[in-house]
Amino acid sequence: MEKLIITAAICGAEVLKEHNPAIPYTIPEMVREAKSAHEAGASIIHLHVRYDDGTPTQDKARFKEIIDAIKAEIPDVIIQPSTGGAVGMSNDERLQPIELLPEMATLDCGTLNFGGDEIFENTENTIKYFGERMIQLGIKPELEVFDKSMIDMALRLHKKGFIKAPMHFDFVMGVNGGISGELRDFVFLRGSIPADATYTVAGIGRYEFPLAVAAIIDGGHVRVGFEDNVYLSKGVLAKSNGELVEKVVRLAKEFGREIANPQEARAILGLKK
Ligand code: KMH
Ligand code: ZN
Repeated sequence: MEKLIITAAICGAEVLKEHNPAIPYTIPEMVREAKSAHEAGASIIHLHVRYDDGTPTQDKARFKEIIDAIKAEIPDVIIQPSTGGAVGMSNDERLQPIELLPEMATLDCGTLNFGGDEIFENTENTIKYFGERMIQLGIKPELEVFDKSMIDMALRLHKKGFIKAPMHFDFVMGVNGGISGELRDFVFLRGSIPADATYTVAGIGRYEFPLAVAAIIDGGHVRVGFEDNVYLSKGVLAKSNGELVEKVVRLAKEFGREIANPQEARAILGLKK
């Protein structure tokens, strides 16, 4: 079986220090969290950024400052900026970090309810636009799918030339408005992608570690981190993203799955660097 790629979603756009005091906002906090995740075994950092007061932003200059600061400490790590940003941002606002030419970036493949009155909007034309820009800039998209219909959308847009193969999916499971994190649904998603595609699974909240185990056993890859879940176990807050990654590494060892370093992750995902 291929080595396991662990992605750490260290920050997100919604979770706050009120949920876990270790949520990073400032540049030193972002570096601390990226480093802890990488040292524990993460080869990819899925990156949202905030201003110092915690406000999410897609500002290119803020992304650059934070990416440069992370790369100064851990030059080899793969940085995967979000193009989802936060609910309500415009397309061009969200797309700013891809102008920094990261190796990868997320591409969200459909619209969904996002809790309360929030709608995370990704129309077909938005997805086409983001896909086209990523092809032009040579950036590999991580196709974020929050439901089965979003896999179907990605496959349709692949046929039309907006997304290149081999595709790499991220099954985000357990968002209030998306597919659940039940094993039955994981099997459904996993069986719905092309044979040459790769996937990672991001279980939200209590689904994080059960779904990590499913992907470890199945030969998939795993995303953990504060964006998705702030608990190490029931009622116990994780002290860092590194603690969440360490738990995945322990689980992987139990099942005989080795961990990919960033160079190995690049080879598995066909990244250029
Ligand atoms: N913050 C969510 C609205 C992504 O990173 O591409 C969108 C999100 C997806 O987190
Ligand atoms: Zn994200």
